[in-house]
Parts: sequence; C-alpha cells; structure tokens
Amino acid sequence: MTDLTILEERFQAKIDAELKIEPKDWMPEKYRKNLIRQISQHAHSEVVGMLPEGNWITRAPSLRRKAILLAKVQDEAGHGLYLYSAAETLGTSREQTIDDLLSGKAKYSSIFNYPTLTWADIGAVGWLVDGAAIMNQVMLCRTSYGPYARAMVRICKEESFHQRQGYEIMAVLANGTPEQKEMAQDALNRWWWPSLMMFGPTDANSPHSAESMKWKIKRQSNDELRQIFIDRTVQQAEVIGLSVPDPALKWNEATQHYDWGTIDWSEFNNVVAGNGPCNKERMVARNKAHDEGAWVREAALAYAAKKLKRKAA
Ligand code: BYC
Repeated sequence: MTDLTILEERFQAKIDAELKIEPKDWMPEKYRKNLIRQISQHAHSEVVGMLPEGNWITRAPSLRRKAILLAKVQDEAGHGLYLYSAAETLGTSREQTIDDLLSGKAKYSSIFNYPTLTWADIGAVGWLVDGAAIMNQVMLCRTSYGPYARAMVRICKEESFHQRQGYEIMAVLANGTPEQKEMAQDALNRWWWPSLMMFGPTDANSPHSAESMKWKIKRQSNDELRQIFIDRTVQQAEVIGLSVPDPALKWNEATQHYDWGTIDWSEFNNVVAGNGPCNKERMVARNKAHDEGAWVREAALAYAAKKLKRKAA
C-alpha cells in the first residue's frame, strides 16, 4: 500500500465516522479543489444575488418593507464574506477568487440572471429563491468540511427569515386587489422554473455528485432536494390561492410526492453559458462596484500596514 493510499483511506474513514475535516488536516487534492469550486461559486451567488433585490430598495412600497429588504440584502453580503473566508482556508486567495468572478470565468447561480420586474418579484425571490437555497443549505450545515459547515449554520438562520418575508409579501399581494393578485401570480409564473433549476442538473447529468456524496460535501442529491422543494412549495402556493405554472403537476398517492413536468434544460444551459436575460448586466454592475470600491481596499491595506509598522517599532 502506498503512503497516498493509506492517507486516502484514513481520510475516508474520518468522513465515514462523521468527523469534520479542518483546514490543517490532510485531504485529497480533488476534495480541496471540489470544495474551492463549490464554496467560491456559492460565495459569488450570494454577492451577485444582492443585485436583483438591491434594484428594489429605493422602490419598496413602505418604510417597513424598505427596512426589511435592506437588512436582507446586507445579510447576503455577509454570507458572501463568510464563504469567501471559508474558501481561503483551503489555500485560495480572495483576490484570485474575486478576479475569476469579475472576468466571467467563475460560475454563480443561474437564478440571479433573471430580472426583478415588479414588487411581487421581491416576494417571489424571497419565497422561492431563498426557499430553494435553504432546502439545499440545510444539508450543507452537516457538510464534511468544518469551516463551510459552520458558516452554513448562521446563513441558514438568516435564509429562513428571508424565505418567510418573501412568502409574506406574496400572501399580502395574493389577498389584495385583483391587480395585486395578478402581479403575484405573474411573478410566480416567471420564477417557478428558474427556481427549480437552482438545484442543478439531474442526478444522471451531475458530474460532481458522486464524489461530493462520497466525501459528504453534499448529503442529498440535486433531484432529491428539488422534489422536497416542490412538495413543500406547491402546498404553500395553495394556501395563499396561487397556482404553480405546471400543467403536469399532480399529487401521487403511491409515491407521496408531486409528479411534475419537465425543466427546459436548454434554457438552464444557455443561462449558465452567460446568455441569460441579465448575465451581462450583472457582470457590468459587479465590475463597476469593484472598481468604485478600490479606494476602500487601498485605505484598509494602508491602515493595516501602518498598524504593523507601529507594532514592529
Ligand atoms: N447555476 O455536478 P453539479 C443564495 C453547475 S445563493 C449555475 O450538479 P454540484 C441567495 C455546477 O456548478 C444560492 N451553475 O454540481 C443569495 C457545475 O459546474 P462546474 C446558491 C450551476 O456543485 C442571494 C455544473 O453545473 N447556492 O442562497 O455538485 C439571494 C454541474 O453541476 C447550477 C449554492 O451555491 C446553477 N443553478 O451541485 C437569495 C449552494 N447548478 O463547477 C439567495 C452550494 C449546477 O463543473 N452549492 N451548476 O463548472 C451546491 O450545493 C452545489 O454546487 C449545486 C450544484 C447543488 C448548486
């Protein structure tokens, strides 16, 4: 047995025993790279995810709604920071990770390439997008890599509040005037299928799933999570009198799950390839914000250098 095989066996035994892997522990290079890939994409999603909602802060219909939305968008920035820090513990630099996003090389969730056209879209994003995000992130609280798992605990608490505030916006609109109800239904119609795409390709077409499940980075598959999300969300829609835009949707007594239609994977692939309705706009906005924040980074670095110099003197 080679030294590498012994190390790999010990590593897998640790994972199988539900022990966490910490930054200084030995880990296979592929485990490290897979985690950097997933955590950095996740961080980018949180940061780019601020844009569609940030677009409505100045137009929120009341002071209360504005305060809630501001807090939510700030939470997403915080999630991005925890996740960039978790990625750094695996040996990447934050500068490189962010450069990869800004140059268009790195992926982020497809969902943030759709526009928020009306106030109801803010409800739909909270209800469906944060709802899908928590479904996937609750399992990540038990992911095998310690820093990622710990970051997810706090993130999930906040996402749970985000989901509820979105659902409450939808409930109010759905019980309002006919025009408000129509606006809520229209938002649900537009966000439903893209929300299902958030869970990623089908299990059969998910290249990372086998290794990620073996290493307990992921604990439930893309299809499993998507199904749980559908089962819960369809019932939530019924409660507020909205209908899910899927003619094939039907409760199946035998499986105790909803049967449902087919995702348009060509749309998903197109959005992930950079050709969604807002991909270009999102990248322009992120690059602009990064450039405009250059002075803050320079000032922070100069302050840190001055402090170090004083300490050394
Ligand atoms: N969009 O083998 P697969 C949030 C990519 S943000 C774009 O199944 P994996 C929030 C995938 O990256 C929520 N790309 O991959 C923020 C891979 O590409 P590469 C974000 C997608 O990693 C603000 C390829 O397809 N949540 O909460 O095993 C406001 C093959 O896929 C997508 C997370 O990031 C997609 N939807 O599984 C509101 C959670 N799906 O790397 C809310 C953490 C797949 O080979 N991430 N791809 O080029 C995960 O759990 C997993 O990465 C995924 C995909 C389930 C998303």
